[in-house]
Amino acid sequence: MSVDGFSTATSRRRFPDDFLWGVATAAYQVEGGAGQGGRGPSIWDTFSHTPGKVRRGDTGDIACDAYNRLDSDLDLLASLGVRAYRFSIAWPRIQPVGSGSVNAEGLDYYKRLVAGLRERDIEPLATLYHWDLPQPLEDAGGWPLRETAERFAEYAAIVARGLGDGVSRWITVNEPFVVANHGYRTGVHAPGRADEAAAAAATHHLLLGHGLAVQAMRAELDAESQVGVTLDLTVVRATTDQAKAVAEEIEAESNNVFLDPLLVGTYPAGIVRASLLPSPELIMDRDMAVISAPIDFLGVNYYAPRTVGLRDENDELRRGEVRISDHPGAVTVTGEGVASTAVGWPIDASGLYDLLVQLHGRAPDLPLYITENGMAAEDYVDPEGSVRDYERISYLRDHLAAAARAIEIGVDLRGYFCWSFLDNFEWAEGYQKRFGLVYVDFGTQRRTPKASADFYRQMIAANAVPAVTG
Ligand code: IFM
Repeated sequence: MSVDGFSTATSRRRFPDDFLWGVATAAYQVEGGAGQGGRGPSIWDTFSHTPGKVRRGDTGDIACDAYNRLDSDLDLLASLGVRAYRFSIAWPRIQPVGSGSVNAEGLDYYKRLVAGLRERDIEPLATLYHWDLPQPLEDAGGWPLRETAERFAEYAAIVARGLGDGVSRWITVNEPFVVANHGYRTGVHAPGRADEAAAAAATHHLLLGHGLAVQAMRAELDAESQVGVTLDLTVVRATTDQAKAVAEEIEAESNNVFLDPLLVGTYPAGIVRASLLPSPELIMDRDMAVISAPIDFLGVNYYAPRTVGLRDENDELRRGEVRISDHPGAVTVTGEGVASTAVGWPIDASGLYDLLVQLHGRAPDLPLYITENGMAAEDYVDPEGSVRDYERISYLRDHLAAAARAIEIGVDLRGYFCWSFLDNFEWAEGYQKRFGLVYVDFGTQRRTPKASADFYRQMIAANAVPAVTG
């Protein structure tokens, strides 16, 4: 087999026979159809329509128009050879105002999606919350409010009841760190609030929402159905021995603030800045037990490691070399000679291996899925009509080799979902940053599978990581 100069003769790095190969998307990033089918407004509609919030004023109103292209996109998906598709359900399609009555047309759209996947022998993996909170719930207080977690559990029960026949793997919340941090602490994402206390409260209520949703879904689903949660996890490295403590603190702030409650039912007090943790009066008696109730798997989104050094008073003057991080004691450093993606994230697959091994050490019995991994690139269609995204091929090959190495030493990794199926709405970056295996011309909605799509298809068929010789 070969893909444009890449010899893909398989090496010995094979994956288990039942390894779940998939691709991922999220509702607001691909669906479009914002005003169709009885869908209500979400915080991302409001945010993206607010001038200055999203690059070039892009919105998800149309996105990839996936809402109106269900059958052709399903065929395209099947042509990639994937065994699974991770998509998210837009809460405001199911409950246009975030509570109360169900919009049958919205539910029907996902029923057709799930049936279409099953017809093509593709397993659906549904995420309940990938950031599109119904606007009326934000108006009432959003995730900093406990009631939002309760509403989320009601929505989870509705969806489980409606789609439980076709979907057997579920993810409650995608990347609660990003929701709390970007949405409520820094405000670079919807709903755009910059309020540390609100972010800490959102952290708790996102976790509680997850736990309540697990309970509600288990009551509706059969015993074989699996429910998990997806975290964006990173490995934080230190530039020097002196910076190790701050690196550990930063890693704990993004990873352990979520992992600890889920795995052991406590917040990581001591190592994490107190302002990032929910104040004790928000935590009710049974909350931590609800949050730490067993899950069937953990979804891991991994893109890049982070390297941090100690901040010194000259850093403000050296902003070209270092990025001032939001931690008062640290700067983020891009190592010399380290390649990075179009969004500036360093490319280093060893971080994925380290992370998987670390997670397995913490929770050896918890199956893991890589629910997102991929890279943004400056892709374009060349005069011959091809998108030769060789950097992405290398990225995928190296990260999958790292995943395979982790499996070889005993990590219980069950599947890998490339982010993303299609180029799509990259939140505050709009449509400039392309993550897809399939190129989307947003003017015409024409889809062009990139070289990486061929590569991925061949890798799935071989069930192994190819050795690159060319
Ligand atoms: O596009 C996002 C996705 O929605 C969540 N995880 C990271 C991706 C790339 O930034």
